[in-house]
Amino acid sequence: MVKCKDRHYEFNVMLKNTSRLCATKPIVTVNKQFPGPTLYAREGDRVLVKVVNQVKYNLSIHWHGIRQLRTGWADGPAYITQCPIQPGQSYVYNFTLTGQRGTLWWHAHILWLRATVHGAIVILPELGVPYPFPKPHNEAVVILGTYKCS
Ligand SMILES: [Cu+2]
Repeated sequence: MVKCKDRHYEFNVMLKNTSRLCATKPIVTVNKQFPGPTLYAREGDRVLVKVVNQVKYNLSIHWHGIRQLRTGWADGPAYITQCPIQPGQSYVYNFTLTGQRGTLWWHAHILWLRATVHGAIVILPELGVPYPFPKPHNEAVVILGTYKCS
C-alpha cells in the first residue's frame, strides 16, 4: 500500500537586507532565505503551502512544472488562476504530486519578484520505489539565478 503524506510548509514573504557584490539592500525573500526554502515531498504526497505576504507588493507563487490535476487554482500565475495575495493577506496552496518526480522549482509569478523569490521543489519517488538509475552517492540542489546591481 502506498502511504501518502501531507507536507506542510509556511512561506513568509518578507524583506531581508542582502549584500551582493556591490551593495547591501533589502530584497524580497521567503523566510529570509535567498534562494528560498527547498520544498521536499514524495510522489503522491499532498503539499500545503501557506504563503503569508508581509511585503508591500501583491504576489503569487507558481509551482513551475507541477502538474495541477483538478487543482488548477493552485498553479499560481497572478490574474490568471488566482487573484494576487495582497499585502497582509495569506493563501494556502494545496495540490497533490501525481505522476512526476525529480527537481523542479517554484517562483513568484508577478512583476520582477521572481528575481529573488524562488527555490527548489524536490519530488522523491514513493517510499520503497527506487530511482530509475543507480542511487547517487550524494545529492545537491543547484539553483541558477541572476542578481542585478543597480
Ligand atoms: Cu515558472
